[in-house]
Formats: sequence, structure tokens, C-alpha cells
Amino acid sequence: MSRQIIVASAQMGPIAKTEPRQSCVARMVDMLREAHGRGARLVVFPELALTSFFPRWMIEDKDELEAWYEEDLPSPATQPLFEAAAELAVGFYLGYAERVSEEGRIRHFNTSVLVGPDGKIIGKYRKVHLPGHDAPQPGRTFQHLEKRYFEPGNLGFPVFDGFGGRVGMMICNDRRWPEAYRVMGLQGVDLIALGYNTPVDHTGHTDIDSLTQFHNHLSMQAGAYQNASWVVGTAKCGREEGSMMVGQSVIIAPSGEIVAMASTLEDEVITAKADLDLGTRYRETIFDFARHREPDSYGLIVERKGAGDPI
Ligand code: CDV
Repeated sequence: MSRQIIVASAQMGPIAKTEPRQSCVARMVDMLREAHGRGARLVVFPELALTSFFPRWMIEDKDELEAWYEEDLPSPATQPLFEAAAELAVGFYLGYAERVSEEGRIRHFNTSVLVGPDGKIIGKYRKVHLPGHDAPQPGRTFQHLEKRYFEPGNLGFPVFDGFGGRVGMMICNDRRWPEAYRVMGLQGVDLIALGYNTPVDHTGHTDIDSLTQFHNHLSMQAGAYQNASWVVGTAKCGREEGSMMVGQSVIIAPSGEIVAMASTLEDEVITAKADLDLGTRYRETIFDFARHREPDSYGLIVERKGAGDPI
């Protein structure tokens, strides 16, 4: 039986510091309706899609800081998105800042949820790879304080049954780490949904920063191909409170090929027909992990190298 679904990436342009969540949600509902009109069953929104990218600021006032996080979803502000999903029978991925009481204390995570076509949460993921710093860095126009405002995720890289296949999630910086894809590849993932906020000048080295767009796609295309999975990568982009962030949201096939790409730095919906069985062809041939991976040998190679025996 065919496992074809139309998927959408719903890129968002900048969100102002003062823009209320209700306004961001209204923008997302508009895009959900547009995607539905094109036949989409799954829509991927960006990382931290309900607010401006607040880790760029050093926020010392506790109440001011706590106001950037959500507790339970759906909240009153996000309810319209969940209702629209159920009405249209379109699922979505949503990134947000999570505050939770866990292990007897208040914890903060950079989180995403996967919501089914009935408007109910199927699964949750908490960002593992947190870039940046835990204290302000002198001389930077914009800080990147994710290590200050979030803990590393504690849910691993699970995959969830849904949309006719197995769906995994990543958040932004995770897409640069091969092991994030591989952990899901080993669970037979068919489609990875991910959102990102990537400042163009994130390293401070002009030669590296000039390759930001190339590295964005390189990471996702390699991850898709090497793990036989679709990848839907969605940006929040454009000049947000003075910080320029990359767009070029993409839908990538298990071949590693980009099959749809955004062309603006604004709210924009792109769609593609994703045949989830395309990954199966790669999993049964070049990336048949059971036949071709050699995990028992990987440690040996490191040992031999250490012993001065070049491979
Ligand atoms: N939000 C992110 O995780 N951004 C990082 C930047 C800072 C390198 C990224 O990997 O795109």
C-alpha cells in the first residue's frame, strides 16, 4: 500500500519582541489553512515559534524571563492552532520554550511537540544540542544564551507512529550532529521534522559565517540520505530585532535531494508529496544497517589508531 503524504514546511518571518503569542498563532493558523488547501496532512513550524528568539538577550529579571516559556499545551493562546488542526485533520510540529515541574524542581527545555490530525499531542521532544553560552560574551551584538535558559533535553531521540509512518523530531542545532539522525535511523524513522533559528553570523568568523546557508542544507541533506529519511526543515528567518537569520526552509527526500525550498524571508508555505516508501528502498540496499553497519569494529579502529597502526 502506498504511503504517500503531502507535507508542508511553514516558514515564519521575524517575530517582534512585543508580538503577542495570539498574533503568532494567527499567522500559523493562516499557514495551516493554506497547507490544507494544497492537500497537506502534516505541517512543520519553526523552533521557538511562539515568540521572538529570546536567547539573544541577557534577561536578568526573573519574571521577565519566565514570561517567555509555556507550561501546558494547548494553552489559551495556542488553542486556536490545535482546534484548526482538528477541524482540518492536519497535524503539525511546533517548537516552543517549555517550563515544567519535574524531579521536584522547575526545569526549562527547548521543546517541540508532534500533534496528530485529531489535534492531540502524539509525542514530545526536548532539544539535546544547545549551542551558545551560559553567560554573556563581551563584544557580541547579539548573545546566544541557550545554555543559560535551557537544560539539555532528557527524552533522547524517540520516533512516533503517525502519518502512515514513523516520525522523529529535532530542533535546530541538532541537525548538525550525525548521531541525532542515526539514533532515529536505527529506529526506522521515515520523516524527521525540525525547526530552526539560525543567525547568519553565528560563529563570528567571516569565512565560516559566509557558508551558513550551505552548512544548513549540507547537514540536513546528509542526514536524510545516510538514514533513508525525509527531512522537513523549517526556519524562522529574516531580520528579527536586528538579528539576520537564514531562511531557505526545505523538504528533503531520502535521496538527499531538496524537493522544495522557500524563496522568501517571510511567512511562506512550501509543500511536497512525500513517498515514505522511498526510504525503504535505501534501507534495503545501500543503507541496510543490519547487513552493512559494523558497530563492533568501530571501537577497534579507534584502538588501532591509538596504538600507532594507521588505517
Ligand atoms: N537555534 C540554534 O540552535 N541555532 C544554531 C546556531 C546558533 C549555530 C544552529 O545550529 O543553527
